[in-house]
Amino acid sequence: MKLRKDFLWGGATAANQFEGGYLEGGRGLSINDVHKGGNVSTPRVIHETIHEGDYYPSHEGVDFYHRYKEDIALLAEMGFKCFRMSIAWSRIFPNGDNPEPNEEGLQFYDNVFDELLKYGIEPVVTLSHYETPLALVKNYGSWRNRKMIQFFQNYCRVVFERYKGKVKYWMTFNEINCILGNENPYLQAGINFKEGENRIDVKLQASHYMMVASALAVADCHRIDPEAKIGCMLLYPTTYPATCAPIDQVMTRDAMAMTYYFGDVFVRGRYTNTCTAYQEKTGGHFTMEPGDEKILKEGTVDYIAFSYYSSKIEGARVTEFTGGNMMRGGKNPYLETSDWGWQTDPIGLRMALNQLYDRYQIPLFIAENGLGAVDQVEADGSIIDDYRIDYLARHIQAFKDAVEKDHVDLMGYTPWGPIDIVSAGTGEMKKRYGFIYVDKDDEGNGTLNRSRKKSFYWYKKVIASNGDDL
Ligand code: BGP
Repeated sequence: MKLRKDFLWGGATAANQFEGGYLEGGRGLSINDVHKGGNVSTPRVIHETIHEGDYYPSHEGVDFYHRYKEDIALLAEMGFKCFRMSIAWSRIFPNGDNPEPNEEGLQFYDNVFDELLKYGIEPVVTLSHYETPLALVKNYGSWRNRKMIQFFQNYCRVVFERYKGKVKYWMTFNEINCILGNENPYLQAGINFKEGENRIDVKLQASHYMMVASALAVADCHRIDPEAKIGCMLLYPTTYPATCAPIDQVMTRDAMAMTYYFGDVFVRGRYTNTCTAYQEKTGGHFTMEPGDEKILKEGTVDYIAFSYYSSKIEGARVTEFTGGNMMRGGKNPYLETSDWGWQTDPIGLRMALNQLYDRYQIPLFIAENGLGAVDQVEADGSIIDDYRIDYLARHIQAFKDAVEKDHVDLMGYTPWGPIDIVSAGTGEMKKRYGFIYVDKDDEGNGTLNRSRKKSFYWYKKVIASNGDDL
């Protein structure tokens, strides 16, 4: 089996890391506007007041808000078939609970989608990528509160109605499973823990509300635009047993449960034995309302999107740990490590595709992948990013193997940050993923000018050959 003829080659971004214009067009603040980045697993320092003159990475992003035409022209030049981006919820509902949406915000995304469609690029839109409106955190406690389901549903209905016919591919919550995997689910759920709080109860309750909200979004999307496809979005942490000791197999299975916890509900429409076992093992409790089971059952997803950057190991004797996007794990002695401590493992991507497809048998979408690296600008302005080409080529080969040899059904591939953007994990600019360089440093200095890296021309060739020419 070959890659689909209509395979969705593209790239992926998120509004809070990319868009900027944080106070323009009637936009309200989101959770990412009030901190300065930092380790994802520790509580974020939330600034009640934004100090003028201080640098907040998310405020400007890389200014897609004003440069979208130039940026989209560059993506089109590479031959993009799709472009994954998120809608900033607080651009549409500045406080999250406003009675009416903000027309200027809606118009901005109309302009962006029209520009993409002009070049035949399909928008792939994440409804919530680490950008819960801040007012919902302050006034309602964010996803601790069941009222969030209603606010999210209103927002989704508005954008489904508005962009019907323009947006064919949707995703609900970015990397939702990190709620259980991360110490502190600030980015995913807008929650910083309070002293003495029962953390697992809060996590399970927030997860439940978000899964109900996601299922309602799926059902609404199908009703409003039967042509559209809507998926969930998981971080997929391929996990190997550290040794062949049987206990390591059990630990590996247990570690994966926090991902399948969500996958099972999204695809099968119910809490499965894996979910119940996870709840029991963690001693967590949450409440469900009558009707929730029906909502989950009627809102199952069309496809599974997932991010994959690296793998990890589990085992009773693991003592050395490695970084990773949002979830850390045991270090694998057989793998190389990036400058940020993430381990490179293309075979882990093939495993991810096989494991997900074996378990769920619905189409898959690689929504994120890539190497965060420091780029060197040469005297003549060129950027020779062979390390990035090497990383991506090996991962593309791995997913081609999954399709061609293992017969996995894969819809598309959108590597992370095709244009350099702000890091979600650290707030840095120097950690770059792009084919397109952005002149900006960690303190926010720079012209924001865009330039093509070596990988730009390479990826263009990859897309033109539908993955044959790596
Ligand atoms: C994922 C997030 C993205 C993103 C990416 C890379 O977990 O969905 O928002 O930024 O990881 O991580 P970082 O920016 O920390 O390098």
